[in-house]
Amino acid sequence: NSARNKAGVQSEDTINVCGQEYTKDEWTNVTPNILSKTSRKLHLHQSHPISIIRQRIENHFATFKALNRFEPTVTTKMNFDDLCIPADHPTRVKSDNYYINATNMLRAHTSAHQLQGLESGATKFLISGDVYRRDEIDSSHYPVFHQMEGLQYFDMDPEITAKQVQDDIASQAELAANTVQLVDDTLVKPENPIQDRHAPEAAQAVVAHLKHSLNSMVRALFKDEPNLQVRWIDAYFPFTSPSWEMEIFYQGEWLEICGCGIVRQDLMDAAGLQNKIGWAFGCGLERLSMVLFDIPDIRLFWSEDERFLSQFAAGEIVKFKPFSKFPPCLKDISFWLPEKDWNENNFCEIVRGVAGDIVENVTKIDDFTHPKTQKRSVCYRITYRSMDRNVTNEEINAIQEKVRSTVEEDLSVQLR
Ligand code: FA5
Ligand code: MG
Repeated sequence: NSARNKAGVQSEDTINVCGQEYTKDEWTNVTPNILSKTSRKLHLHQSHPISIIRQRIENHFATFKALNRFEPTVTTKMNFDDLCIPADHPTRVKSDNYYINATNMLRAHTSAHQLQGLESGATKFLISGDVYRRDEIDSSHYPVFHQMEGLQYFDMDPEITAKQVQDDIASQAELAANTVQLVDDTLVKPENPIQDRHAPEAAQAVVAHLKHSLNSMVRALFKDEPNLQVRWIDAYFPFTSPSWEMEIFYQGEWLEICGCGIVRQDLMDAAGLQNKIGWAFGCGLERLSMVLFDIPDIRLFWSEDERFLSQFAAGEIVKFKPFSKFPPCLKDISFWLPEKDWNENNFCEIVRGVAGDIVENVTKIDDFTHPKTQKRSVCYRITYRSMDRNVTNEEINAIQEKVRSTVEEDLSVQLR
């Protein structure tokens, strides 16, 4: 094997992640840049916006057990199989995930710990943590973000479930003033079905409790935003049915903030809870923080610049005051694609591996198929910009050269 540092992956036979050694194999695609994020633990830094939102949600669900210290290294069984995600499901592909090896990975969602939560004995719990996904590059996508998972279950019995749900809702303190407009209260539809093993009365009661719980969470978080609109839309997750996504209307667009639904009974069975029925949700903490703190770029959360960090204090939600941005440096790269095996995420990952957090955006600006040869050529514009200093053209040229040579070698493209 060549000693060259292929897109940042070390060339030894083992790799150390969060203090543990793993044997590398053909699935290994974690990079040093990504692994450096596993020690940051932004959700545990008291006065960091991600942590402030986590604490707000934990305070809102005050009777839930808070589990926020799971390491991001999980088995593929935890991330997928335990959640009824079939072996051939597209979310498992290497190009969307960070694999340590064939059987271990950086979690792609906090749902990877649902079973652990259920096995902890708590009937209601929250799980927060950093999650990792290979993705595109722009102001709202970063390969690491944070999620908050919630789960609560009840006894499964058509009469008892409804009664427990009512008592639980009644026992909660008066809701914050109803400033949130609920645009759509989705009913359960045949194409988003109740599970066969659930009595409709029981499932409906738990659905009502789920919607009540998330609506009141959003009301509590957005109590200072009088006109916030929220809607529920049908969704699909292999580990819940029925399922929904919750969206809020923000700056002229519907922004998805969480996925949720009634937990698949197979999962409850696996935890020895055959006679219980529960709901679960998973929220994006960056999405909520960007809206609540007015943070315009997802990379800012990772800033170690005092001009960013000093603006926030534990427990407080304040509007972020932008400090002057450093100028960007734009570079284009065009190449002919290989006949097969082209994947845009692999390209973005090389850019990230070479440039690190200096890359702000990667946008395809041209896509052309030659009429005679049918060969396809693409052009990407890469925006380089540092959050905390001026970049020089020289420095960026060197990075761009490295991007070009790595892309040429690793992706078998033909540079133009
Ligand atoms: C999930 O990850 C499911 N595990 C959620 C879930 C949990 C469903 C429990 C049912 C029961 P999804 O991939 O849609 O679903 O992500 C959930 C939330 O994470 C999204 O609504 C969004 O708020 C946030 N999110 C997803 N991708 C990104 C991203 N690239 N950057 C920032 N936030 C993201
Ligand atoms: Mg989603």
